[in-house]
Amino acid sequence: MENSLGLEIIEVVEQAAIASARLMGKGDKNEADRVAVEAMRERMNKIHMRGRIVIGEGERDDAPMLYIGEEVGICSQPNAADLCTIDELIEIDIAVDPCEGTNLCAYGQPGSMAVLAISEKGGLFAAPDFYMKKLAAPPAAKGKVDINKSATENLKILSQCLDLAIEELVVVVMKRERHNDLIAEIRAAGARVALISDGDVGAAINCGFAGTNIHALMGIGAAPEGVISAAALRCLDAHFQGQLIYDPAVVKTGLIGESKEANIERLKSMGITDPDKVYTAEELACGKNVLFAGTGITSGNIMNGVNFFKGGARTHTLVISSQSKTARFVDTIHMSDKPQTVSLR
Ligand code: VTB
Repeated sequence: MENSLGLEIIEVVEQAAIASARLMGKGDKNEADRVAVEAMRERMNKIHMRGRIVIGEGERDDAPMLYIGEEVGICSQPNAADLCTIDELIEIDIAVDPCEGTNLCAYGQPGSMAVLAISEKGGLFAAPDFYMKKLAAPPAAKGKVDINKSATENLKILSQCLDLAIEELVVVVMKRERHNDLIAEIRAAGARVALISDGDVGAAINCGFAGTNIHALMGIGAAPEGVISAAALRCLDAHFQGQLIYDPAVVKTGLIGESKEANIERLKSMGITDPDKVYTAEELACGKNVLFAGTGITSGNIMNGVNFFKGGARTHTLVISSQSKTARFVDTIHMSDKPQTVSLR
């Protein structure tokens, strides 16, 4: 999978990021998202693969492109047998978020990215459009911290695993009313809180790398993005757990369904009989091979955003593979026009 798709999927996220980045700071998050979706889909459909979107822009009725269930890639076409090799005809599942942190992009804030995860069919959890309580932590704390434990307990465990004083630990939390108690608890335990307005995928991935000065992500964000974070962290052998949140009263922002009871029914209809189950990274991204790719739209802790220059753009992409156990940072110069001067690039 990595060999056949590696380079191609880099271009998929690069193109989505470049499209969105052109609208960076324009204050229009819907447009920043729309152009990213369009660019991502267009590039995907040029790949010799047979992909199915399992996490995308929503249900078919309200998302015209990259909707859940959409088939993408040349080998999804009716005449695929004439165009593709046997290997290329093997079905793969794809989770996408063409502009993760649309607000960040729209307001020129750091941390928005174009991301996707790929695995073989059935290898990614088709999370409903609910919320998810998340806990991400570095590889050294994998399986030791636990979402069922209090933040205070987890900070003590993190402190031991990372050999850092609690005062040195930094936990990323999204600034939301629902997190007020969590934020107070982390601070009372002695650790520091890095508040973000949006974009918890980037924050989760930061936990997988040493030197980012981010030691955990805690709190409730969107469930589909939780699966993409889990895919990245599984490849990095870092810690990720997610628990679906179906009670609108817990979330406080945004509507998820009409009521807690109706949401539990909806989960049942999807085959989720234990709505409180805690999923590990390995359950959310259970495929034999998992591939993650993300390009910075605006700059983040481990990647720069898109830089435009006369005649082109420069992008930074992270590609993580469970197959080769590698995390590659790809720095690409996209040349659209002949340079006007020799020195620009
Ligand atoms: C967003 C978004 C995050 O969660 O905030 C969302 O910025 C859900 O939270 O990156 P709200 O509805 O409370 O804003 C994420 O999408 C990712 O999980």
